[in-house]
Amino acid sequence: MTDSFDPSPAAGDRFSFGLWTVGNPGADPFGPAVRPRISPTEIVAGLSKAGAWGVNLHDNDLIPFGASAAKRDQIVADFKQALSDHNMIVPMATTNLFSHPVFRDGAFTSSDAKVRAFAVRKAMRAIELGVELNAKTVVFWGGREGVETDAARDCRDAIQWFRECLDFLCAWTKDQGWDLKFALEAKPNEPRGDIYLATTGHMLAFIETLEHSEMCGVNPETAHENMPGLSMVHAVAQAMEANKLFHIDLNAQKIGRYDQDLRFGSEDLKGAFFLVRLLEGTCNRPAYTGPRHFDAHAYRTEDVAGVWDFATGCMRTYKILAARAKAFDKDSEVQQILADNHADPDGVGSMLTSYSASNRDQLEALQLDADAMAAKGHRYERLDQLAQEYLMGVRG
Ligand code: GCO
Ligand code: MN
Ligand code: MN
Repeated sequence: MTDSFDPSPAAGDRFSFGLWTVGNPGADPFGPAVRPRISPTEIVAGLSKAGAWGVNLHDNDLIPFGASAAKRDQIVADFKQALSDHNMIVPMATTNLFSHPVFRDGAFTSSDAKVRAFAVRKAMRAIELGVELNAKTVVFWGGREGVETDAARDCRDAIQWFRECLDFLCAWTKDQGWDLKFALEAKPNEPRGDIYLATTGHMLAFIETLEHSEMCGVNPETAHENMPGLSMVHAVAQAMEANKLFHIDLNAQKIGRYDQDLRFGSEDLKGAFFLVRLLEGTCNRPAYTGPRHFDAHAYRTEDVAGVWDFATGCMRTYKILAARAKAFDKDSEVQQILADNHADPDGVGSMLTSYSASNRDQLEALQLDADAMAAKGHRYERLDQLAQEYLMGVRG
């Protein structure tokens, strides 16, 4: 690593945090809050000082449920003032459709049509708030959209109701003349026993069935893909390949556990390295241009000072990994191993890009020696060791 490299975060890095992330006071199912709740305006000031660019929110992170119109307007005005004082923006807004007991059996997938109506109307108010704060993306995370027992409803009805609510909200947003993107976030379980549309892959398939699929994409989260042991890198790559990566929730997670929402890169550092490499496009592909959002929170052991250590750590790790990935991709030995594996001197790949009579005939005429091809080693042990050495800082 060169001496001039500085991993300090700056606005141009497009790092964002949610009010609910740095504002998390450390309560868990086994114990209460352990640190004071930092107010939204203090969070704006603290994030700006730490080098972040954006702050995201649920409607109720800012405006208490049931607040009067006057109270709401006052809170929003104070928040906007803090944003302008500290040169911060709100890139994304979302709706809390999980905390109030009315959503105990789902919001958009509740069997009770009145609860679904309440959820859609609450989302409309949250979208209005997002537009007022200039947000460009609206995230939907359906924390209560699931079941403990499949006796409760037919899963097909739940999917249909989910689609109807999103179609309604997309059409209403267009009707208002707003140019917004909706990003759908999957999670396999917690707080429900099973949550519908459990992974980013499920969401991508579902999105294609929506009336306004063009305005809908995904918001993959590291922890949510890792909980069931899936690859976040592959989920994000599939979303990017489909032009559907509209937002991202970066954090860390040990496989198979509850949703830990740990500091970015603090678990599975190699997974984080390949994820950042993918997002930054250093492997000669277009980079992701949206917000680099951290949906994580500080360990329960921390006081407020520890919260800022946590936030700074997320951003520094991302920048260090981006620099390491760039150096890895420039390494001539890495490039040689990749080139050897991708070599196609006879132009065989082009025969497979589409079906035609001529491609079929060329394919049939090819001399293909399976045993000779099978004898070749790929040198991925060496390639992965090179990645590890860049990651450990001993090369490049
Ligand atoms: C979780 C989710 C949430 C969402 C948030 C934004 O597991 O709690 O990740 O943090 O990302 O509600 O929609
Ligand atoms: Mn999330
Ligand atoms: Mn999570």
